Amino acid sequence: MFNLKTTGVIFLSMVLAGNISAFAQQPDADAMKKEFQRMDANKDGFVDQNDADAYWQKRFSELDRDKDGILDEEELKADKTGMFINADQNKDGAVSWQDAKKWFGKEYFDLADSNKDGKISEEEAVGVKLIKVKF
Ligand SMILES: [Ca+2]
Ligand SMILES: [Ca+2]
Ligand SMILES: [Ca+2]
Repeated sequence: MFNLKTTGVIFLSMVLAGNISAFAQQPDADAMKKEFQRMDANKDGFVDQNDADAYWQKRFSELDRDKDGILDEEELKADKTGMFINADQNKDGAVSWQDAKKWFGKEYFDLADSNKDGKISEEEAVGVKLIKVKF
């Protein structure tokens, strides 16, 4: 009984440690603010759909270092905002161009645009509750 319990605890610790090293990207307020400035291309203080579309395509290319069209776990770590991990629809640890397109095209706005005016303020961007970040 004692042994079983100990083994279970050790196993759980290993699982948690593994996931954390692969995926511990808490949405980071400073990183988010910095990226928000980049997203708001026309500097009107809001990210609208046009801003978001232009941004994610550019950012995806930057993050996709081996240029295979997929952001893998290693590449996703570079996105300190955690936004791209949220685009991982089937939770396989990889984000395709299609995943990102879907997420930034709709789900991001559903999540972040709390006053539903169709655009995202810096406050909304920083306060976004990212729901698919893995730990
Ligand atoms: Ca804007
Ligand atoms: Ca890649
Ligand atoms: Ca808004």
